Amino acid sequence: MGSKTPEHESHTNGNDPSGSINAHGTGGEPRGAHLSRDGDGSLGDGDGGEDADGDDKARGAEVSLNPQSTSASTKKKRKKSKKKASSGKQSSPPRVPLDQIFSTGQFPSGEIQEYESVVENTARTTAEEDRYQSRRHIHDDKFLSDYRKAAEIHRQVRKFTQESARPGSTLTDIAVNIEDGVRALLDNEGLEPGSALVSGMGFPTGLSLNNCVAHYTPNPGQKEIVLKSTDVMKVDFGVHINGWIVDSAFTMSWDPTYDNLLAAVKDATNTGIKNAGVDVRISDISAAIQEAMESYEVEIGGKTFAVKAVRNISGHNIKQYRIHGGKSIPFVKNKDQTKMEEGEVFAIETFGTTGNGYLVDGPGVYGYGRDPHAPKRIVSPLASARSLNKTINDNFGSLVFCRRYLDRLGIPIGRYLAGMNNLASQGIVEVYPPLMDINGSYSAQFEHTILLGETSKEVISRGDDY
Ligand SMILES: [Co+2]
Repeated sequence: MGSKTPEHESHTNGNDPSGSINAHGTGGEPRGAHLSRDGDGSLGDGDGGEDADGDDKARGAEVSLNPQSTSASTKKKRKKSKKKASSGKQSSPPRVPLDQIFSTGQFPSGEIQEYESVVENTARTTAEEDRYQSRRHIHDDKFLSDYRKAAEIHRQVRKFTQESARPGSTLTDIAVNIEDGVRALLDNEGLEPGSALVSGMGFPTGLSLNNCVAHYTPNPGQKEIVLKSTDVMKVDFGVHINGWIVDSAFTMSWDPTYDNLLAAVKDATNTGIKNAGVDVRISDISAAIQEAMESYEVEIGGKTFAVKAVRNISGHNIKQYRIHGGKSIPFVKNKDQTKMEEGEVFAIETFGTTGNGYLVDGPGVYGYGRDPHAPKRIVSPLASARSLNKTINDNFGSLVFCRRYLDRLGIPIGRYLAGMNNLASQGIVEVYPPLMDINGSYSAQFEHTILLGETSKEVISRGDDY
Protein backbone atom coordinates (compact mmCIF):
# COMPACT_ATOMS: atom_id res chain seq x y z
CA MET A 1 0.00 0.00 0.00
CA GLY A 2 1.44 3.33 -1.00
CA SER A 3 1.76 6.32 1.23
CA LYS A 4 0.11 9.39 -0.25
CA THR A 5 2.30 12.43 0.10
CA PRO A 6 0.45 14.89 2.32
CA GLU A 7 -0.98 17.56 0.13
CA HIS A 8 -1.79 21.11 0.79
CA GLU A 9 -0.60 22.16 -2.57
CA SER A 10 -2.35 23.31 -5.67
CA HIS A 11 -1.98 21.26 -8.80
CA THR A 12 0.55 23.54 -10.40
CA ASN A 13 3.79 21.98 -11.47
CA GLY A 14 6.88 22.41 -9.43
CA ASN A 15 5.24 23.05 -6.11
CA ASP A 16 6.79 21.00 -3.46
CA PRO A 17 4.06 18.76 -2.08
CA SER A 18 5.66 17.77 1.19
CA GLY A 19 8.04 20.56 1.89
CA SER A 20 10.88 18.21 1.24
CA ILE A 21 10.52 17.20 -2.37
CA ASN A 22 12.27 19.19 -5.02
CA ALA A 23 11.46 17.36 -8.20
CA HIS A 24 12.18 20.34 -10.37
CA GLY A 25 15.05 21.83 -8.47
CA THR A 26 17.87 20.96 -10.78
CA GLY A 27 17.97 19.68 -14.28
CA GLY A 28 14.50 20.82 -15.19
CA GLU A 29 11.77 18.32 -15.73
CA PRO A 30 12.43 14.61 -15.94
CA ARG A 31 13.91 13.39 -19.17
CA GLY A 32 11.35 12.87 -21.87
CA ALA A 33 8.55 14.60 -20.00
CA HIS A 34 7.54 16.43 -23.16
CA LEU A 35 6.82 13.12 -24.82
CA SER A 36 4.18 12.16 -22.36
CA ARG A 37 2.69 15.61 -22.46
CA ASP A 38 2.40 15.27 -26.21
CA GLY A 39 0.50 12.09 -25.66
CA ASP A 40 -1.92 13.36 -23.08
CA GLY A 41 -4.86 13.95 -25.30
CA SER A 42 -4.42 11.13 -27.71
CA LEU A 43 -4.36 7.95 -25.68
CA GLY A 44 -8.02 7.34 -25.42
CA ASP A 45 -8.39 3.60 -25.22
CA GLY A 46 -7.11 3.03 -21.73
CA ASP A 47 -10.15 2.76 -19.58
CA GLY A 48 -13.49 1.57 -20.53
CA GLY A 49 -14.06 2.02 -24.23
CA GLU A 50 -12.96 -1.49 -25.06
CA ASP A 51 -15.54 -4.10 -25.97
CA ALA A 52 -15.26 -7.80 -25.32
CA ASP A 53 -13.37 -8.77 -28.43
CA GLY A 54 -10.06 -8.85 -26.64
CA ASP A 55 -11.37 -11.64 -24.53
CA ASP A 56 -10.83 -14.64 -26.81
CA LYS A 57 -7.48 -13.44 -27.84
CA ALA A 58 -6.46 -13.20 -24.22
CA ARG A 59 -7.80 -16.47 -22.92
CA GLY A 60 -4.64 -18.37 -23.73
CA ALA A 61 -2.40 -15.40 -23.12
CA GLU A 62 0.31 -15.68 -20.53
CA VAL A 63 0.53 -13.14 -17.81
CA SER A 64 3.49 -10.85 -18.01
CA LEU A 65 5.27 -10.40 -14.71
CA ASN A 66 8.85 -10.89 -15.73
CA PRO A 67 9.05 -8.90 -18.90
CA GLN A 68 12.77 -9.42 -19.22
CA SER A 69 12.47 -13.17 -19.27
CA THR A 70 9.04 -13.67 -20.73
CA SER A 71 9.71 -16.87 -22.61
CA ALA A 72 11.43 -18.58 -19.71
CA SER A 73 8.70 -17.75 -17.24
CA THR A 74 6.05 -18.77 -19.74
CA LYS A 75 7.43 -22.26 -19.92
CA LYS A 76 7.80 -22.51 -16.19
CA LYS A 77 4.21 -21.55 -15.48
CA ARG A 78 2.76 -24.17 -17.81
CA LYS A 79 4.54 -27.02 -16.10
CA LYS A 80 3.20 -26.51 -12.60
CA SER A 81 6.48 -27.84 -11.32
CA LYS A 82 7.08 -28.40 -7.63
CA LYS A 83 10.67 -27.42 -7.45
CA LYS A 84 10.79 -26.40 -3.82
CA ALA A 85 10.05 -29.22 -1.47
CA SER A 86 9.55 -26.75 1.32
CA SER A 87 6.59 -25.11 -0.33
CA GLY A 88 4.96 -28.33 -1.54
CA LYS A 89 1.61 -29.71 -0.51
CA GLN A 90 -0.20 -26.43 -0.89
CA SER A 91 -3.59 -26.80 -2.59
CA SER A 92 -4.83 -24.75 -5.52
CA PRO A 93 -6.55 -22.47 -4.64
CA PRO A 94 -4.33 -22.27 -1.55
CA ARG A 95 -6.25 -23.40 1.53
CA VAL A 96 -3.80 -25.51 3.60
CA PRO A 97 -2.70 -23.66 6.76
CA LEU A 98 0.99 -22.84 6.58
CA ASP A 99 1.66 -24.45 9.96
CA GLN A 100 0.71 -27.82 8.42
CA ILE A 101 3.15 -27.37 5.54
CA PHE A 102 6.02 -26.18 7.71
CA SER A 103 5.41 -28.35 10.74
CA THR A 104 8.79 -27.59 12.28
CA GLY A 105 7.78 -23.95 12.67
CA GLN A 106 10.76 -22.90 10.53
CA PHE A 107 9.68 -20.68 7.67
CA PRO A 108 11.87 -19.83 4.69
CA SER A 109 13.83 -16.61 4.93
CA GLY A 110 13.63 -13.88 2.36
CA GLU A 111 16.56 -12.73 0.27
CA ILE A 112 19.48 -11.58 2.42
CA GLN A 113 21.35 -8.62 0.95
CA GLU A 114 24.57 -7.31 2.43
CA TYR A 115 24.64 -3.55 2.83
CA GLU A 116 26.31 -1.53 0.14
CA SER A 117 29.24 0.33 1.64
CA VAL A 118 27.95 3.48 3.26
CA VAL A 119 29.82 6.56 2.12
CA GLU A 120 29.44 8.42 5.33
CA ASN A 121 28.63 6.99 8.71
CA THR A 122 28.47 9.95 11.00
CA ALA A 123 26.23 11.02 13.83
CA ARG A 124 23.21 8.90 14.53
CA THR A 125 19.97 10.72 13.94
CA THR A 126 18.13 9.32 16.93
CA ALA A 127 18.93 9.06 20.60
CA GLU A 128 20.59 5.80 21.57
CA GLU A 129 17.72 4.81 23.86
CA ASP A 130 15.11 5.24 21.09
CA ARG A 131 17.25 3.24 18.74
CA TYR A 132 17.50 0.46 21.27
CA GLN A 133 13.72 0.40 21.63
CA SER A 134 13.15 0.40 17.89
CA ARG A 135 15.52 -2.45 17.16
CA ARG A 136 14.65 -4.59 20.14
CA HIS A 137 12.11 -6.60 18.14
CA ILE A 138 14.63 -7.70 15.51
CA HIS A 139 16.40 -9.78 18.13
CA ASP A 140 13.11 -11.46 18.99
CA ASP A 141 12.94 -14.90 17.31
CA LYS A 142 9.16 -14.89 17.26
CA PHE A 143 9.07 -11.54 15.47
CA LEU A 144 11.30 -12.84 12.67
CA SER A 145 9.59 -16.22 12.44
CA ASP A 146 6.14 -14.62 12.24
CA TYR A 147 7.33 -12.13 9.65
CA ARG A 148 8.77 -14.92 7.50
CA LYS A 149 5.57 -16.90 7.84
CA ALA A 150 3.48 -13.92 6.70
CA ALA A 151 5.83 -13.46 3.74
CA GLU A 152 5.57 -17.12 2.72
CA ILE A 153 1.78 -16.80 2.84
CA HIS A 154 2.06 -13.75 0.60
CA ARG A 155 4.15 -15.73 -1.89
CA GLN A 156 1.84 -18.75 -1.94
CA VAL A 157 -1.31 -16.67 -2.32
CA ARG A 158 0.05 -14.39 -5.02
CA LYS A 159 1.26 -17.44 -6.96
CA PHE A 160 -2.35 -18.51 -7.28
CA THR A 161 -3.40 -15.01 -8.34
CA GLN A 162 -0.72 -15.01 -11.03
CA GLU A 163 -1.98 -18.37 -12.30
CA SER A 164 -5.70 -17.68 -12.10
CA ALA A 165 -6.44 -13.98 -12.65
CA ARG A 166 -7.05 -13.35 -16.36
CA PRO A 167 -9.15 -11.26 -18.73
CA GLY A 168 -12.75 -12.12 -17.96
CA SER A 169 -12.13 -12.41 -14.19
CA THR A 170 -14.03 -10.00 -12.00
CA LEU A 171 -12.08 -7.85 -9.58
CA THR A 172 -14.27 -9.07 -6.71
CA ASP A 173 -13.37 -12.69 -7.47
CA ILE A 174 -9.67 -11.87 -7.60
CA ALA A 175 -9.82 -9.93 -4.33
CA VAL A 176 -11.91 -12.50 -2.47
CA ASN A 177 -9.63 -15.30 -3.66
CA ILE A 178 -6.63 -13.45 -2.27
CA GLU A 179 -8.32 -12.76 1.05
CA ASP A 180 -9.74 -16.29 1.41
CA GLY A 181 -6.28 -17.66 0.67
CA VAL A 182 -4.53 -15.44 3.20
CA ARG A 183 -7.02 -16.26 5.95
CA ALA A 184 -6.94 -20.00 5.21
CA LEU A 185 -3.14 -20.13 5.31
CA LEU A 186 -3.13 -18.15 8.54
CA ASP A 187 -5.74 -20.61 9.80
CA ASN A 188 -7.72 -17.65 11.10
CA GLU A 189 -11.01 -16.56 9.57
CA GLY A 190 -10.94 -13.40 11.64
CA LEU A 191 -14.65 -13.41 12.36
CA GLU A 192 -14.53 -13.44 16.17
CA PRO A 193 -13.89 -10.11 17.91
CA GLY A 194 -10.15 -9.65 18.34
CA SER A 195 -9.13 -12.49 16.05
CA ALA A 196 -8.36 -10.32 13.01
CA LEU A 197 -5.95 -8.40 15.23
CA VAL A 198 -4.00 -11.61 15.89
CA SER A 199 -3.45 -12.15 12.16
CA GLY A 200 -5.16 -11.33 8.88
CA MET A 201 -5.23 -8.91 5.98
CA GLY A 202 -2.86 -5.99 6.45
CA PHE A 203 -5.03 -3.58 4.45
CA PRO A 204 -7.67 -3.67 1.70
CA THR A 205 -6.58 -5.72 -1.31
CA GLY A 206 -5.64 -3.23 -4.01
CA LEU A 207 -6.55 -4.09 -7.61
CA SER A 208 -5.90 -0.88 -9.51
CA LEU A 209 -6.24 -0.75 -13.29
CA ASN A 210 -4.42 1.42 -15.85
CA ASN A 211 -4.61 5.11 -14.90
CA CYS A 212 -5.91 4.19 -11.46
CA VAL A 213 -2.46 4.03 -9.94
CA ALA A 214 -3.26 2.84 -6.43
CA HIS A 215 -5.89 2.28 -3.76
CA TYR A 216 -8.77 0.74 -5.64
CA THR A 217 -10.62 -2.17 -4.11
CA PRO A 218 -14.01 -3.53 -5.18
CA ASN A 219 -16.82 -2.52 -2.85
CA PRO A 220 -19.98 -4.51 -2.20
CA GLY A 221 -22.96 -3.41 -4.25
CA GLN A 222 -20.85 -1.61 -6.83
CA LYS A 223 -20.92 -2.33 -10.55
CA GLU A 224 -18.61 -5.28 -11.13
CA ILE A 225 -15.41 -4.59 -13.08
CA VAL A 226 -14.34 -7.33 -15.50
CA LEU A 227 -10.65 -7.56 -16.34
CA LYS A 228 -9.79 -6.88 -20.01
CA SER A 229 -6.83 -8.15 -22.03
CA THR A 230 -5.50 -4.61 -22.38
CA ASP A 231 -5.62 -3.86 -18.67
CA VAL A 232 -2.55 -3.26 -16.55
CA MET A 233 -3.40 -4.39 -13.02
CA LYS A 234 -1.52 -3.56 -9.86
CA VAL A 235 -2.08 -6.24 -7.19
CA ASP A 236 -1.21 -4.92 -3.72
CA PHE A 237 -2.07 -6.87 -0.59
CA GLY A 238 -0.78 -7.23 2.93
CA VAL A 239 -0.52 -10.13 5.37
CA HIS A 240 -0.09 -9.36 9.06
CA ILE A 241 0.77 -11.43 12.11
CA ASN A 242 0.57 -9.59 15.45
CA GLY A 243 0.28 -6.32 13.56
CA TRP A 244 3.54 -6.72 11.63
CA ILE A 245 2.55 -6.33 7.99
CA VAL A 246 4.15 -7.79 4.88
CA ASP A 247 3.32 -5.15 2.26
CA SER A 248 4.15 -6.38 -1.22
CA ALA A 249 2.76 -5.68 -4.68
CA PHE A 250 3.23 -6.64 -8.33
CA THR A 251 1.76 -5.75 -11.70
CA MET A 252 0.05 -8.05 -14.20
CA SER A 253 -0.60 -7.45 -17.89
CA TRP A 254 -1.61 -9.66 -20.78
CA ASP A 255 -0.23 -7.52 -23.58
CA PRO A 256 3.52 -7.29 -24.28
CA THR A 257 3.03 -3.60 -25.09
CA TYR A 258 3.45 -2.89 -21.39
CA ASP A 259 6.52 -5.06 -20.78
CA ASN A 260 8.85 -2.07 -20.68
CA LEU A 261 6.60 -0.22 -18.25
CA LEU A 262 6.67 -3.21 -15.92
CA ALA A 263 10.42 -3.64 -16.40
CA ALA A 264 11.05 0.01 -15.53
CA VAL A 265 9.12 -0.17 -12.28
CA LYS A 266 10.59 -3.51 -11.27
CA ASP A 267 14.07 -2.13 -11.89
CA ALA A 268 13.26 1.04 -9.91
CA THR A 269 11.98 -0.96 -6.93
CA ASN A 270 14.98 -3.29 -6.96
CA THR A 271 17.26 -0.26 -7.18
CA GLY A 272 15.55 1.21 -4.13
CA ILE A 273 16.00 -2.08 -2.27
CA LYS A 274 19.65 -2.34 -3.26
CA ASN A 275 20.36 1.19 -2.03
CA ALA A 276 18.45 0.90 1.23
CA GLY A 277 20.41 0.40 4.43
CA VAL A 278 21.21 1.59 7.90
CA ASP A 279 22.32 5.25 7.89
CA VAL A 280 21.44 5.74 4.23
CA ARG A 281 19.72 9.03 3.49
CA ILE A 282 16.26 8.95 1.97
CA SER A 283 17.27 11.55 -0.63
CA ASP A 284 19.94 9.19 -1.96
CA ILE A 285 17.51 6.29 -2.30
CA SER A 286 14.97 8.48 -4.09
CA ALA A 287 17.52 9.77 -6.56
CA ALA A 288 18.64 6.24 -7.44
CA ILE A 289 15.03 5.13 -7.89
CA GLN A 290 14.18 8.01 -10.21
CA GLU A 291 17.27 7.48 -12.31
CA ALA A 292 16.46 3.80 -12.83
CA MET A 293 12.79 4.42 -13.55
CA GLU A 294 13.27 7.21 -16.04
CA SER A 295 15.84 5.40 -18.14
CA TYR A 296 12.96 3.46 -19.75
CA GLU A 297 10.54 4.23 -22.53
CA VAL A 298 7.39 2.43 -23.58
CA GLU A 299 5.74 2.46 -26.99
CA ILE A 300 1.96 2.36 -26.98
CA GLY A 301 -0.02 2.55 -30.19
CA GLY A 302 2.94 3.89 -32.16
CA LYS A 303 3.68 6.66 -29.66
CA THR A 304 6.70 6.66 -27.38
CA PHE A 305 6.29 7.60 -23.73
CA ALA A 306 9.00 8.14 -21.18
CA VAL A 307 8.22 6.22 -18.01
CA LYS A 308 7.79 8.78 -15.22
CA ALA A 309 8.16 8.23 -11.51
CA VAL A 310 4.97 9.22 -9.68
CA ARG A 311 5.63 12.31 -7.56
CA ASN A 312 3.02 12.32 -4.83
CA ILE A 313 2.99 8.80 -3.46
CA SER A 314 5.86 7.15 -1.57
CA GLY A 315 7.36 4.09 -0.05
CA HIS A 316 7.18 4.10 3.74
CA ASN A 317 8.33 2.51 6.95
CA ILE A 318 6.03 0.08 8.74
CA LYS A 319 5.31 -0.04 12.44
CA GLN A 320 3.26 -2.53 14.39
CA TYR A 321 -0.39 -2.19 13.27
CA ARG A 322 0.65 0.87 11.27
CA ILE A 323 1.19 0.52 7.56
CA HIS A 324 2.63 4.05 7.33
CA GLY A 325 5.09 4.56 10.15
CA GLY A 326 5.94 8.20 9.46
CA LYS A 327 8.96 8.04 7.13
CA SER A 328 8.39 8.41 3.39
CA ILE A 329 10.58 7.40 0.46
CA PRO A 330 9.60 9.39 -2.64
CA PHE A 331 10.51 8.18 -6.14
CA VAL A 332 11.70 11.60 -7.24
CA LYS A 333 14.69 13.69 -6.24
CA ASN A 334 14.38 15.47 -2.91
CA LYS A 335 16.49 16.89 -0.10
CA ASP A 336 15.27 14.71 2.74
CA GLN A 337 18.32 14.02 4.92
CA THR A 338 16.41 11.57 7.14
CA LYS A 339 18.27 8.30 7.51
CA MET A 340 17.09 4.73 7.63
CA GLU A 341 17.87 3.06 10.94
CA GLU A 342 18.72 -0.36 12.24
CA GLY A 343 15.66 -2.37 13.19
CA GLU A 344 13.32 -0.48 10.92
CA VAL A 345 10.93 -2.18 8.53
CA PHE A 346 10.37 -0.53 5.16
CA ALA A 347 7.96 -1.09 2.30
CA ILE A 348 10.11 -0.25 -0.71
CA GLU A 349 7.71 0.37 -3.55
CA THR A 350 7.74 2.43 -6.70
CA PHE A 351 5.12 3.48 -9.21
CA GLY A 352 5.82 4.43 -12.82
CA THR A 353 3.36 5.92 -15.27
CA THR A 354 2.92 7.07 -18.85
CA GLY A 355 0.74 9.91 -17.55
CA ASN A 356 1.52 13.09 -15.62
CA GLY A 357 3.12 11.39 -12.65
CA TYR A 358 0.83 13.35 -10.39
CA LEU A 359 -2.11 11.65 -8.68
CA VAL A 360 -5.49 13.11 -7.85
CA ASP A 361 -8.23 11.58 -5.75
CA GLY A 362 -10.63 9.41 -7.74
CA PRO A 363 -14.29 8.73 -7.03
CA GLY A 364 -15.39 6.32 -4.33
CA VAL A 365 -13.71 4.87 -1.27
CA TYR A 366 -10.77 2.48 -0.97
CA GLY A 367 -10.72 2.07 2.76
CA TYR A 368 -10.73 3.51 6.23
CA GLY A 369 -8.04 3.70 8.88
CA ARG A 370 -8.45 4.56 12.53
CA ASP A 371 -6.01 7.17 13.84
CA PRO A 372 -3.62 5.22 16.10
CA HIS A 373 -3.47 8.22 18.44
CA ALA A 374 -7.23 8.64 18.80
CA PRO A 375 -8.62 7.67 22.20
CA LYS A 376 -10.05 4.17 22.25
CA ARG A 377 -13.35 5.33 23.73
CA ILE A 378 -15.14 8.14 22.02
CA VAL A 379 -17.89 10.51 22.95
CA SER A 380 -20.52 10.85 20.26
CA PRO A 381 -24.22 11.48 20.44
CA LEU A 382 -24.58 9.11 17.50
CA ALA A 383 -25.20 5.50 18.56
CA SER A 384 -24.02 4.20 15.19
CA ALA A 385 -20.71 6.04 15.60
CA ARG A 386 -20.17 4.50 19.05
CA SER A 387 -21.01 1.02 17.85
CA LEU A 388 -18.85 1.36 14.73
CA ASN A 389 -15.98 2.62 16.88
CA LYS A 390 -16.23 -0.58 18.93
CA THR A 391 -16.35 -2.75 15.80
CA ILE A 392 -13.21 -1.07 14.50
CA ASN A 393 -11.39 -1.46 17.82
CA ASP A 394 -12.39 -5.14 18.01
CA ASN A 395 -11.49 -6.08 14.44
CA PHE A 396 -9.02 -3.66 12.88
CA GLY A 397 -7.47 -1.34 15.43
CA SER A 398 -5.37 1.03 13.35
CA LEU A 399 -5.13 -1.40 10.39
CA VAL A 400 -6.70 0.02 7.22
CA PHE A 401 -9.87 -1.87 6.23
CA CYS A 402 -12.52 -1.69 3.53
CA ARG A 403 -16.27 -2.09 3.11
CA ARG A 404 -15.97 -5.74 2.11
CA TYR A 405 -14.22 -6.51 5.42
CA LEU A 406 -17.19 -5.04 7.29
CA ASP A 407 -19.62 -6.81 4.98
CA ARG A 408 -18.20 -10.25 5.84
CA LEU A 409 -18.61 -9.46 9.54
CA GLY A 410 -22.31 -9.15 8.76
CA ILE A 411 -22.38 -5.37 8.96
CA PRO A 412 -24.10 -3.85 5.93
CA ILE A 413 -23.29 -0.33 4.81
CA GLY A 414 -26.68 1.02 5.87
CA ARG A 415 -25.78 0.28 9.46
CA TYR A 416 -22.45 2.10 9.61
CA LEU A 417 -22.31 4.82 6.96
CA ALA A 418 -23.66 7.63 9.15
CA GLY A 419 -21.38 6.54 11.98
CA MET A 420 -18.37 6.38 9.63
CA ASN A 421 -19.01 9.89 8.35
CA ASN A 422 -19.25 11.05 11.94
CA LEU A 423 -15.93 9.40 12.92
CA ALA A 424 -14.29 10.81 9.79
CA SER A 425 -15.51 14.33 10.53
CA GLN A 426 -14.01 14.05 14.03
CA GLY A 427 -10.68 12.93 12.59
CA ILE A 428 -10.91 9.55 14.34
CA VAL A 429 -11.05 7.73 11.02
CA GLU A 430 -9.23 8.66 7.83
CA VAL A 431 -10.94 7.91 4.51
CA TYR A 432 -8.70 6.76 1.65
CA PRO A 433 -9.82 7.41 -1.95
CA PRO A 434 -8.50 5.77 -5.13
CA LEU A 435 -5.53 7.63 -6.65
CA MET A 436 -5.64 8.46 -10.35
CA ASP A 437 -3.33 9.69 -13.08
CA ILE A 438 -4.78 11.21 -16.27
CA ASN A 439 -7.24 9.33 -18.44
CA GLY A 440 -5.65 7.00 -20.96
CA SER A 441 -2.41 6.58 -19.04
CA TYR A 442 -0.97 3.32 -17.74
CA SER A 443 0.90 2.67 -14.53
CA ALA A 444 2.73 -0.14 -12.77
CA GLN A 445 3.89 -0.94 -9.23
CA PHE A 446 6.30 -3.35 -7.59
CA GLU A 447 6.84 -3.50 -3.84
CA HIS A 448 8.72 -5.50 -1.23
CA THR A 449 8.98 -5.34 2.53
CA ILE A 450 12.51 -5.24 3.91
CA LEU A 451 13.92 -5.63 7.43
CA LEU A 452 17.02 -3.64 8.25
CA GLY A 453 19.29 -5.78 10.38
CA GLU A 454 22.66 -4.95 11.89
CA THR A 455 24.86 -6.09 9.05
CA SER A 456 22.41 -7.02 6.30
CA LYS A 457 18.85 -6.46 5.17
CA GLU A 458 16.28 -9.17 4.51
CA VAL A 459 13.97 -8.70 1.54
CA ILE A 460 11.38 -10.70 3.37
CA SER A 461 8.74 -10.87 0.61
CA ARG A 462 11.16 -11.79 -2.22
CA GLY A 463 10.01 -14.72 -4.36
CA ASP A 464 11.13 -16.29 -7.62
CA ASP A 465 8.36 -14.28 -9.35
CA TYR A 466 9.59 -10.78 -8.43
CO1 LIG B 1 3.10 -0.05 0.62
